[in-house]
Amino acid sequence: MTNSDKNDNNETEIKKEWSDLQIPRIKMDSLSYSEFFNEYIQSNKPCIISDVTKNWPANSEWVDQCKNEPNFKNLNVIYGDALVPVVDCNFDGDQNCCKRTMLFSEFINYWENRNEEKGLSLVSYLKDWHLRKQRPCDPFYSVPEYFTSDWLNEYSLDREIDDYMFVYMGPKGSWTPFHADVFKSFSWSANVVGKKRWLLFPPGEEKQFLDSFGNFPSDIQKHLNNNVLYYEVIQNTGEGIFVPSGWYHQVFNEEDTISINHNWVNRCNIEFMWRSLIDNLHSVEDEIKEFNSTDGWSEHCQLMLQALFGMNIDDFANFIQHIADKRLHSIETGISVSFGQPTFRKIHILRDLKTINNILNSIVIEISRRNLQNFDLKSIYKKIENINKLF
Ligand SMILES: O=C(O)CCC(=O)C(=O)O
Ligand SMILES: [Fe+2]
Repeated sequence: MTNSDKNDNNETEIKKEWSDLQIPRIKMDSLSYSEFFNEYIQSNKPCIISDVTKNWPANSEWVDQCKNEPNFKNLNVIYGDALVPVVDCNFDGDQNCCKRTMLFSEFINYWENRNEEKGLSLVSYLKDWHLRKQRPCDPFYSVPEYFTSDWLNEYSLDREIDDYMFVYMGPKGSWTPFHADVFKSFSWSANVVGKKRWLLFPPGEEKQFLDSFGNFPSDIQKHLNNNVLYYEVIQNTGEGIFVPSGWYHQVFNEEDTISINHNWVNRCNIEFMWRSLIDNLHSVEDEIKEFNSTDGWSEHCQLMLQALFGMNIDDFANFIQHIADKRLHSIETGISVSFGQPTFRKIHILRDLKTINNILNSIVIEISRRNLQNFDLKSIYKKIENINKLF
């Protein structure tokens, strides 16, 4: 059997596994936390969940409940003076290239006028707004329990660095190009108002869309055919969607829509994140391999990795060690760890630590292999030893 036969067989098996999948619609609280954890988070499978926005203050403050549409006036009163990031959906390419900052009142003015004069062809989309960070005292939503095992935002909040918690506001017709999420993270998204249409592709399906430069098309709709396995699902007001790690997706606002979106990582996908970081590092190393005998080459690769991936080995090691320290401390003192509600049980924390230990061991291997300086390997070894003592 040739390697390519093996790959074909693998791909056929992956296809078979996914082709039986239906994207389930479940009711919030109809599954226990551990059932949800096992069936979706651990299995890396998508689902739609109803009623996730129940009791969010945003429902009454941001939505005209009679018309079931955004309450533009009230939004303007509350946030008019905020600065917000906006992209242009007419731009055929990476929308992030044309992101600009404007006053929220300007955006609302555009949105309301667009709805009144239906002819306005410009489609602007307010994306990746760190509203929670901008207004920490405004409790406009709370994280649904199913999504609370979130190391990425736990770390970002503890360290007061940029988090991965966003508000999206888009007129009907706005959309997000084909992509997989940062760091191969999970995402969840909940519609405060409006309707989104999602195209979701199981891991591996995206490969057939790569062009000869290694780029993906922004709009995948033109490239779909009978050989492509994908799911199309509608997310209505009040519903949340769980987007698994490494699943490419494209998203369309079918009506004026406001959503809350988080990217998140925990013990179920931390390995994907770490693998993805190392894959990116290999690409960087390969790209400048002709200079690898130059002084500081490995450190330079780390700088490039930072720019390309958003984190280098040092950043990642700090992140994991912080998560490890908190959990070790929790086991020692009995003081629990939480991100939102509820707090995690001891068994959850111990399982986190088991995964963390595997990752710490891999980090040591990658640092040693490259002889990277400025790493406190002793402190990593100490953590590994302390975690080993628990098992
Ligand atoms: O809602 C959108 O436009 C994009 C959301 C998304 O890509 C995500 O939540 O991962
Ligand atoms: Fe996404």
